[in-house]
Order: sequence, then structure tokens, then C-alpha cells
Amino acid sequence: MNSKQNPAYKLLLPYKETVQQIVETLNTAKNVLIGTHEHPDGDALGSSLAMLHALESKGITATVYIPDPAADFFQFIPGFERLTTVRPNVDDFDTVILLDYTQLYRTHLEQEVIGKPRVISIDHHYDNTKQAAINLIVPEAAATAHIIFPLLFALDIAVTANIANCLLTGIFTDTGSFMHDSVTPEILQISSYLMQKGARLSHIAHETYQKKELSGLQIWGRALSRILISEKTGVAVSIITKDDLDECMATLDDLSGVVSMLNALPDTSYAMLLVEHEYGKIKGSLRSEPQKGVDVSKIAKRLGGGGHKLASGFEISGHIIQKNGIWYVEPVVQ
Ligand SMILES: [Mn+2]
Repeated sequence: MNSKQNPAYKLLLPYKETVQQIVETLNTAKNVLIGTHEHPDGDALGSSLAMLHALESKGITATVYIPDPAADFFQFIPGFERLTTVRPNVDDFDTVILLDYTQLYRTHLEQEVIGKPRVISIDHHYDNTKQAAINLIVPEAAATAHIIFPLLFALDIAVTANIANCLLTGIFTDTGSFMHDSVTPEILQISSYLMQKGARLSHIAHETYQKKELSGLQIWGRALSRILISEKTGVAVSIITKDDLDECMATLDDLSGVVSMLNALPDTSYAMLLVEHEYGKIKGSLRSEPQKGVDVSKIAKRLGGGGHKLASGFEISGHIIQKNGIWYVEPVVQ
């Protein structure tokens, strides 16, 4: 397949010059550091590991640094064992590629990469702060993996089965199993191409969504049993405390998907899940739907977070407590 037959060929046309800069940079790279965001999701991991396999196929040494450990259920992604949480010395690398991260602090490499040449950002979050030397920010893309796909053609890198499985994992998870608004005929064409190259869609679906541990089902039970719908704002909320997580022996990762389920409630305006995942640290996830007309990224931004119009998140300090049957978020007393 030449680059013009590539189903994602048009995606990068408006970014031709940036793509050219990336190609030139990577053609002279020898030792590359790949970074992504904390609590890495399927797109962060799939894009990073696809990039690792791609660079290695060109004889370039590559390392993938993730700020904190990836969820165990991602172990099926080819190259998972290559992920490292050991802080790298950025000066040891001639080039840095940062993927899917939105805001630089989420890579935990902010101080080291700002102002440095040969730092490449690739992201589909429209509010990416573009602080790298080269920024390929494509908000029209459904996933960062969706941007990497045509980029591989520009780099003249063949899509192997490993790369195909990594990229399809990114696309599959970031499109909510091909159910979000971002799924276009082109996304399905790319996915079909990736399957022809050896990506196992049913395996990816099973490993990411269908497999649930007992701890996962129990923590889902708690979250679903506590749904509250505000009459005033129409928001559907649920909360999980640190004690809930400990008692169910569950982690934050076990809760992925819950907020989308809250969002399934008809006649609500958006959904919010609050989880005190460490004492004093609350992670909020927000979801909405196009017909609901709420831009949840604005709410997330007000709380110091960010994301997409229909899927955003934030992190605040506080404790989730219950008093007389009512839930409160209490500030952390210093
Ligand atoms: Mn993504």
C-alpha cells in the first residue's frame, strides 16, 4: 500500500510540514525516549508500544517510560514487558516522543523536555498545550493511534502484527469499542487494514472490556448502587471511597467504564464519577453525549483538569465522607 492508498492519508494533509519535520528528526535518531501520561490508558500504551516496535524496525533504540504502572489487563499488548516506570535521564536520549498526554505535567517529564530541541508531541486532545519543539496535534483524530497509523507510512515503516495489535488497541479503547461519535468509515477502514495485518479484534475486546475480576464486579456494584441524579442540573453522580477500594481489593483501573454506564441514563445532562483513590486524592471522570449539549471539558478545566467535550477528567484534593446518609467532599486539612 502506498501512502495515497492509506485510508488515513487525508488526516495528516493539513499537517504536512510538521510530518516532514518528524520524518527528518526520526531519520537521524538513534536512541529515542517515548513518554505518555500517568494512569496510561489503552491509547497511551498502544500508541507508545506501536512507536517502540516501529522505531526498532528501523534499527533505532527505543525506551517507553510510563509515569506509573499500567493496569494488568493491558498485559496482552505486544511489548507490555518493555514498559518502564524507572525515571529516565532525558539527556541520555537524542530524541523524545510524547504521546496522548494533553498537558505536559502528566508525562512527569515537564521540567526535562521544555525548551529542548528534538522533542516531538503527538496527540489528538485539542487542548494539548503544544510546548514541545515539534507538535503534531490532530483534534480530528479519534485516538493518538489514529495519527500514528498514517505517520508510519510517511516514515516508510511496515505495519507488523505487533504494531497492528498496538494501534487497534488504541483505536478500540479510545472509541469506546467503536461506539463513540468519532467512529467514521475511515476508522473502520484503518481497523480493517490492521486486522489484515494480524490485529486480533476479539482478543483485544475480551482483554480490555469483557474480562472482569471479582474485585472489579464488586466495586462496580458499589458504584452502581450509589447513583444520584441531581434534579437541578441533571447530572448523574456516583462516588467510591478509598475504603471501598480496599474492601473490594479493587484499583482505579477496575472502575474504567463505570462513568460511561452512568452516562447511559436517559434524561441526564452528564455523568460524573468521583473516586478517592488515595487518601486525600480524588479523581473525577466526566462523560456526556452530543445530544445532551454539555461540554464536560469546561467543567474539568474549572477543576484543574482537561480532556474532550464528551469525556474529561480532573484530580482534586479532598476526602469523600458520608454524614447522616449524605455524601460530601471535604477539603484536606493541612
Ligand atoms: Mn487518546
